[in-house]
This record gives sequence, structure tokens and C-alpha cells, in this order.
Amino acid sequence: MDYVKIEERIKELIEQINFHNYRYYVLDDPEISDYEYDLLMKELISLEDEYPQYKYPDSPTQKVGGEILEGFNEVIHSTPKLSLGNVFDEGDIKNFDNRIKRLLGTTDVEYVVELKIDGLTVILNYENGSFIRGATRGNGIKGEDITSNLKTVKTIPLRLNEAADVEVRGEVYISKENFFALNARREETEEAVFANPRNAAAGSLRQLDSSITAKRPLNIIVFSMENIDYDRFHTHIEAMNYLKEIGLKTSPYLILCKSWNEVWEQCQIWADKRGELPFEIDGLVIKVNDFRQREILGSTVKAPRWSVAYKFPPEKKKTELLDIEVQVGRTGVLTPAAVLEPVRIAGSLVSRATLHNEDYIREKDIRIGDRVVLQKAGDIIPEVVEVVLDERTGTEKIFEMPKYCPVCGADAIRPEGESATRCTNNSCPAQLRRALFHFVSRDAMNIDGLGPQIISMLLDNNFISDAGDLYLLKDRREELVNIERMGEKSVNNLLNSIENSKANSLDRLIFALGIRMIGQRASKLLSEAFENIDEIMGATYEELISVNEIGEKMAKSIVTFFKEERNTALVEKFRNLGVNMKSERKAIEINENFLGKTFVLTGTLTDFKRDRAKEIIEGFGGKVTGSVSKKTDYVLAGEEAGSKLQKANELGIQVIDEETFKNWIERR
Ligand code: 0OX
Repeated sequence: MDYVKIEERIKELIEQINFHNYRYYVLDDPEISDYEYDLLMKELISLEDEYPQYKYPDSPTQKVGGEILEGFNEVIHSTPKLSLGNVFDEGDIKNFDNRIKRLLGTTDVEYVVELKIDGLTVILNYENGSFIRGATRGNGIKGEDITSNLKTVKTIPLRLNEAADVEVRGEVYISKENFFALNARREETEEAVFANPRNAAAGSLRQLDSSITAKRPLNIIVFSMENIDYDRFHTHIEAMNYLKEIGLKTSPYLILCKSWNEVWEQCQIWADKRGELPFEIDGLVIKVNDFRQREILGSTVKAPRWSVAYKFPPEKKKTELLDIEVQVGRTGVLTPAAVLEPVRIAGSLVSRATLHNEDYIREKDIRIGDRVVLQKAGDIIPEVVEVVLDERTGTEKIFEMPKYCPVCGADAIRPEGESATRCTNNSCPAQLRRALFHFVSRDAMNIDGLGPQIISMLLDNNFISDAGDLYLLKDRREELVNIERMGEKSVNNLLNSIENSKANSLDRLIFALGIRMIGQRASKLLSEAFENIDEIMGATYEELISVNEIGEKMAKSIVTFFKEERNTALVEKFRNLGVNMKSERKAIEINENFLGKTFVLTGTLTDFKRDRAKEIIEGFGGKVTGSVSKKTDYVLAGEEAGSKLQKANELGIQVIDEETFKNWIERR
């Protein structure tokens, strides 16, 4: 065969295989047998092996993975990928409908109801019909580039049936059947099993070696067109039909409803039928069908006004309460936990549940040996909601809160008017251990490789006695290698991640300190309101409550925390060891192109809405102003820029185009 013929045959095979993939995966209606399909694939693989010059990056043979990454690159989404507000009952749905009709000034509204698949949301980009990038949703603004992993997902085509430029959002998931099979295999090979299909899907997409991802039975359902051409598409259903036509796998159920009654009817139907579906769903998504109406409704900062998620009522199961154990938290609170006969509930196997505090147990009259009702709503921690009194035998034991801390033996007391019992020993090892777990956790200082076991080892061998000591470990590298037998590489990695965490943003440090009542959001607000940790430490109660969303209890807790000398001493220790204590804007996302620079935006940008460009500039520490002056550093000019561009040229201010802007974002 001559080369032209070979190239033609390869193209023909690709086209045929793509077509049969489409029939099989999207239409669920294959035309040829697996055997015939395998023959086509085999021929293509061998031709590509022999003539690698014709191996196209979007050939169907490229779905086997193999690329190994050091880490995932960050992706800044073209538009914010907002999440959804939740509704829980008939009344909520009626209110949602009322609000929409009021805002639109019409009662002529159609809704689409679809299944809310419980997996991991991803964003896929196709250019000219080829799959060019896939990312996680992340925090909605930034996600991670997981293209090489997504390429291995069978139902994500590498080439569409049309040379389209589309961005879509979808849910990657693992079916229930595949999940059980995957866990069974992992049990055989003594690997940790996944708690539920969602974790299995998310874990599979987070692999740095895409050939591992390729072995996982991942699937996708695309549920949204993200770059809508409003002249061409008028409704969600139209857009979804088009996406299906060009080769993407869309939801098998898109139910058009003409009234909120019909929507509510679907909610009841699916709450009953969810168990029959091959994949797990945690609710339904209700969307306004008409795009023009969606545009009018718009979005809040958090969520679109034209869509909500209906969450199913929490699943309940009965099980045996085997024992009540008391744990000591990082603030010294003694928390009773139920030890249960394991049951499967809302997608995971549960053997422990919180019992909150002494009063909770008394009020519900929960006794050891009782048969209890367990409830778990979505991500929420499982809890014991009631006792099955009919099944009491009389042998059940009443629980008593211990008088002494189960870890250090110090007095445990319950102050008047409080529901919590606390260990009175400030240096109780349980408190320290938990405080350290929290300090290094993902949302706090995010120190990789420092799990509970290693922390316990470091404590038990007196390597550390507080979080500050972590930053001194680098001087004891040799000892660590010997003691832990972790090997040089993992010790190096660990010390690196400890060292890197010094540059974390201030909000992470505040959160990591574990101040009572101060969660992630409050930490963020504090880091935005104050310049550095000293200002926060020195702030009065009045100054603290004047910060938006910081309430009285939070303010009190902050003041109390920094009154304790060991806490301020710890902060000093961090300072001396070089941990960042300055406010976020100055500390993170250092990008010289933007930091401290003043921008003026003009004209139309192709890939960014103006607000997005502003958000990005500000996120990197720059400023955006409305008019061009001598103080302006750069003018970012899009298509059809007008007088501002002219002014910039007059004043000799540097003008950059969208391409340069994009390069600046990426090149940091
Ligand atoms: C799902 C799902 C999630 C996103 C774009 C606007 C509303 N997990 O199955 N989200 C949405 O829609 C959101 N639809 C879904 N089917």
C-alpha cells in the first residue's frame, strides 16, 4: 500500500470506530458485534504502530492513557461555574416557581426536570470538533486540568460528529454495579475500598497516571451547554438534542414540565424510583427551559436564579447500637459517638455516628444495645435520630458521661448552661493530636503526606510538641529517615510540603489555628478585613464584630483565643520560622504582571466577560479602574475598542490584547 492509501485507510477506520462508539455509548444501539468492533480497532492500532506519522491525537486508540503528570495545572474557567441552591419540599418548589414568575412578569414558564447524578462535575472543551481540554469544576472559578484522565473515559468522544466549538458541563460517575465490582477487586488485592461511587469517581479522576484512570469504569452524562449561541438555540432541550447529535452522552431523562405541580410530581416519582436506576442520584435538577428567560433571571453570586436542586429526603435505616465511645476533640470537648452494626446508607457503609452531646442522648433516651434509626442526608455526617422503642428488651444500658477525660484522665466538667463537657487539661494529648490533624488538613495548611499516622509517630517520638515544631523538622531529616523508615523520598516530599505551606495565604493559617467558631469562611473574611495576623490578634471585640458576617460569638471566641499566652506564643513561633502572616492579597497568587498594577478594560473580549477579566486581575493583586489616566499601567483592549484606546495611545500607556492577557494569566 502506498502512503496515501494508508492515511486514507486510517482515516476511514477512525471514522468507522467513532461512528460505532457513538451507536454504542450514546445511542445505546450498536450496529456491529463486539468482535467486529475489536477487529477494526486492532487494524487501526497496528497501522498506527507501523506508521506513527498518522497517529492523530484524537484517534480512538488514544483512550488508553499512559501520560504521567507531576501535578495538575490550574484552569481558570471561561465563566464562573456556579453551584445550585437547594429545595427540599413541595413548598420550596412552589416558592421557586412563584419567584420566577414574579421576576419574569409572566406565568408562561416551562421547566426541565433531570436526574441529579452524584459524581464529579467536569467541564469539557471541544475546538473544531476535537476534545482539547477537560477540567474539574473546582471552586467554580478555578479548576484542575485533568484532560489526560478524561480522555480515557469511554463515553467522552475525542472527536465530535461535527467540527463544533463547544464547552459543556457534565457529571463523571461510576455505576452502582461497576462500583461494587471495583471494590470487590480492590478487596482481593488488599487495596482500600471506596466509600461510595462518588468517591470512586473522584479518586479515579485525580490519578496522576492516566493509565490507572483508564482502568476505572468511568462514565459521563453531559447536562449543560456552557457557550450558548442564542441565535441558534432557544431552549435547554434544543441544546441537549444538539449535543447528543454531535456525539455527547446526555441525560436519558429530560422531563418537560408545564407547571410546578408537574415538577413536584416528578420529585415524588423519582424519590421512589431512585433505587432502580443504574447510578446514584442525590436529587433532581429543575431548570427553566427557555434561554431568553434564563438571561432575564440571571444569577446571584452563588447560583443561577433559573435552576435549583431538589434534594431527596434523607435515607433512614435501622441498626444496632453496639456501644457509645467518647472522643476528645481539638477544643477539648468530649463527644459521644455511636458504635453501630455496619449498615449501607445513602451510598456508604456506616459503622459510627455522632450522638452530639449528653443532652441529645438523654432527650432521645438512647441506650447501649438499643435498635436505633440512623439518618444520612447527602454529605452530612450520619446521625442517630431515634430509638425503636418497640424493640427494647430491658437489657439495654443507660449511658453516663465520663467524669474524667478518657485520654489524659484530667477532670472533665460541664460548665453551667453549656451542653458540652470538656477536658480541663489544656495540654491534653488528645487535644494536641486533633489540633495537629486539623492544622495540616486540606482546607487548613494543606500539608500533603502528613496523615494521622505520621502525626502520631512524630508526637510519640517527641519530634513535635506543637504545630510550630513541624517547621523545625527539616533539621532532623536524617533521624526521620531512620525512625520512620519512610525512605528518603517520602521524607523529602514531606519536608517539602511542610516548607511550602509557609507561603500559604493568611486565611489558611487563621483557619488552621483552630479557633472555636472560626471556620473557613470566617477565616477568609478576617484575612480580607485585616492586613496581617497582628491586626487580628490586637483587634478589640468591637472591631471584630464590625467585620461583615463576623458575629458576637465569633468575635468573643477570637478575643478569648488570643488572650491565652500559649496561643500568642505559637503565633510568634510561626513568625520566627517564616510562616506567612500577611493578608491574602499580598501573599498569594504572586503574578508580577498584575501585582500592584492598574488596568483599564475596553472593547469586547472574546473569551472573557468583562467582570471575569476584572475578577482575574483583582485575584492576582491588580486593580481595575474606569478611565485612562497617567496612573494607568495597562489598557486591555478587546475588539472594537474606542476612545479609551485612543487616550492610552495619546498618553503612551501600554496596550495589551486578549492573547497577551491570556499568556500573562498562564505564565506565572
Ligand atoms: C447533575 C447536574 C448538576 C449546572 C448548570 C446549570 C444548572 N449532577 O446531574 N447540575 C446541573 O445543572 C446545573 N444539572 C445536572 N443534571
